[in-house]
Amino acid sequence: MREHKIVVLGTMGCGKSTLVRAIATGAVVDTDVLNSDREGADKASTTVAMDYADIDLPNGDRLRLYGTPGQQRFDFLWPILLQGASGVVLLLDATRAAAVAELEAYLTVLKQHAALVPAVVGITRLDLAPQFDLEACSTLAGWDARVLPVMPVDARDREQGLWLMDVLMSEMEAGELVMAHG
Ligand SMILES: Nc1nc2c(ncn2[C@@H]2O[C@H](COP(=O)(O)OP(=O)(O)OP(=O)(O)O)[C@@H](O)[C@H]2O)c(=O)[nH]1
Ligand SMILES: [Mg+2]
Repeated sequence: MREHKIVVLGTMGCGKSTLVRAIATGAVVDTDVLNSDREGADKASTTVAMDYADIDLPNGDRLRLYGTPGQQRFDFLWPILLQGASGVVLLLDATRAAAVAELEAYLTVLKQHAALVPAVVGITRLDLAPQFDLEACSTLAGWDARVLPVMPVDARDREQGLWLMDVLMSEMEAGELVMAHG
């Protein structure tokens, strides 16, 4: 059986914890507490260490999914959680005015700490922001010669979450082929 460490990144309230819970098949651990950062996102709870869940795939592989805390004051944790990651899910909240700038900021983090790790970008909460510029995100999503897949995802929807993981797994397999055959 193969295990893959997958790290979920994104700003506060973009749906990291929701996604992890929606697609987990095994144990789920969360460290959500009452949210005192209502400026970051107006919701009841927020993650202060990480989310963790197992996902057993039909092919027998296991994903170990780590959701990071989105609050800026925990940004020191992101590189730590990225260590040894086989894949990254970057979630972007379409309802945030600064979403595109936030995408750029997270891409910088990834380029710095996970430059070669396969990654996908999921745009959440699109139903609440139908005018969101998905094109702009697709154009931006990458660095050097890398282009990251960008796709809409409702983090509450298990099917959509699994589809996002499927795209990530394809990226991981493509990466392995490149490694093996140069
Ligand atoms: N309408 C709508 N709501 C969504 C969608 N995706 C996620 N949500 C909601 O957005 C909120 C996301 O909250 P969390 O999952 O706690 O966000 P988080 O990224 O873990 O936030 P922090 O831990 O604070 O960084 C939840 O209330 C979800 O139900 C979507 O596509 N549409
Ligand atoms: Mg969370």
